[in-house]
Amino acid sequence: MQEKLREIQKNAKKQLENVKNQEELEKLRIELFSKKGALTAIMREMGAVAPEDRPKMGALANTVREELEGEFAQIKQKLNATAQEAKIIAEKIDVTMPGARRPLGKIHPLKQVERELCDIFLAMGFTVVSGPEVERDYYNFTALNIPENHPARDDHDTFYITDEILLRTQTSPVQIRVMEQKKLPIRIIAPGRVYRSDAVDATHSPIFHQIEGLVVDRGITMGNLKGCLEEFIRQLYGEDVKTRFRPHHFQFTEPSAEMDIACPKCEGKGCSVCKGEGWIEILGAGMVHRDVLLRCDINPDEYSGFAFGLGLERIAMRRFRINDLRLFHENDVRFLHQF
Ligand code: 2U9
Repeated sequence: MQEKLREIQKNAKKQLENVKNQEELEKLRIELFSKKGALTAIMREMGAVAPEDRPKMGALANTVREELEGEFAQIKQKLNATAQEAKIIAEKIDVTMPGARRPLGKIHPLKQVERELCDIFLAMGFTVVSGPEVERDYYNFTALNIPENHPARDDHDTFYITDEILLRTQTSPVQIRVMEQKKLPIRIIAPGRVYRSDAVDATHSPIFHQIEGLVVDRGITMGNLKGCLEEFIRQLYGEDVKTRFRPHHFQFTEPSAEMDIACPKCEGKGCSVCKGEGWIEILGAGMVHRDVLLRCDINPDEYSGFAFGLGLERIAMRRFRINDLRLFHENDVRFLHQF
């Protein structure tokens, strides 16, 4: 038995020297110390040892066991340290490496222009309001002096959802809703998406954007309209830009006008930018029609107002020198990142 023990010890030591990793060490541990292991097996044979030899054999078995356990622990520690070191090397982070760049989004050019225009009016004391894009026929047309079967409806190729419900063709219904609340005075702008069933080309899109404005108070005149819009143009295009108002017709305003700026390229002489006109149309405006006020239960003899409307796309196209409207809607980041 003594020889057997020594044999086990010798073999185990040899094997231990060759252990390369924790898995091999664990395998060896099981071979030696588990219930079916060599050391356990030999302890079972103790019964066959003569009683007088048993204490000596027992002591020897224990010594062998303890020695081997000690060596196991040592090797385990060494392997652990090596594994830890390998892990540290494998997981080493070079903090000087350039980081992974997150793609950064940008504000869409149309939204940039919308914000810029809104900011100008906000500074003049206007409030920004919004309303539904799916509207009632009444708010989009009838309330604005465009009754059923009126030819003016043909100007707006309208997307109807039912006879009564449509996609708004202008943001004016927002102003009607605000007027109905009758919290006077009113000084609002309504930016937003509007819809007309136009065929798509470089200058037409079934979806486009407007900003409309409305001021209602006692004693509002065409002078207020001109002063406010001229200031707006000065903020947008600079102090020196020349403007003019031309008479026009809208159903919802009376009198009505369109406002032009002198062509910034030829300053009124006529060139390719203004198509020979010398002037560039910027917006439409007018004094709110008294019938529109009446329909919202606002007394036109006590209150008056002015309103205006402009298309965002045209302003953005000129600002960013874009000649095709479709680019705004294609969502190509190579295009969007330029602005
Ligand atoms: C109410 C009363 C009056 C809004 C107005 C215009 C003139 C106008 C066009 C400009 C280019 C629309 O995008 S466009 O095609 N709009 O010229 N809009 S006055 O007048 C209103 C609105 C609401 C209650």
